[in-house]
Amino acid sequence: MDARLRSAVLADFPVVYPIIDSGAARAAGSDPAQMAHALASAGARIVQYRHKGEFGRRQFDEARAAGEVLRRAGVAFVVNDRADIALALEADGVHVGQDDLPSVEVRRLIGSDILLGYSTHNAAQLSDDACRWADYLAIGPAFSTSSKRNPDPVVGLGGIREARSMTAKPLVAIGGITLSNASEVLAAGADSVSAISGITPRNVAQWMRLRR
Ligand code: TZP
Ligand code: MG
Repeated sequence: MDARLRSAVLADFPVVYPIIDSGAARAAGSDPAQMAHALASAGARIVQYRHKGEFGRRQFDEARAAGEVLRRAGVAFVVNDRADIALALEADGVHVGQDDLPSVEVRRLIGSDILLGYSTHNAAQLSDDACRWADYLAIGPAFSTSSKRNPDPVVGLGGIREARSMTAKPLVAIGGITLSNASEVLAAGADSVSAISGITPRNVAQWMRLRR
């Protein structure tokens, strides 16, 4: 973990926030370290590793391998869901949602030098006290998505505009975002667009040309 990376990310939040999902990477015939390499080479400044399901030694090892690629490239490495794994891997950040450890407990575990992202899905969650512990907030699903099991209702561009009006923290939109709709998501007030399926090693260079 490098506290300077947290500061650099927060001073100028990356416009594009790719997520490497272990299952999606495998389905694409790739693996997280290979994806991390492609994303870092294209200029990504922050990347999240996400694994749903049992988190055993295999997942730990693949997360570590991806993290090492990112660290060497100076890319902020964020672990989804798991503060314990983030700490064990000396990651730069952890991203939790409504069903994970409470954000206050995560902040207590990780201290003040590690990035904390927190997912929200509606105005009530955005106005909850749990947001105060986060460095950045995510809002979504922006559009319909098949990458998440039991997704919350789609918030649409209206939901992103509303979220923008409710927080001054960096705002990351997620869910169903593609190269075709990313610009309108940014125009609606998101600081950053995040995606699992929409960002691929083949198209990441185009994503990196997006501007707020
Ligand atoms: N949170 C809200 S939607 C989503 C998450 C993690 C999945 C986003 O996946 P995709 O493939 O970019 O729609
Ligand atoms: Mg989660």
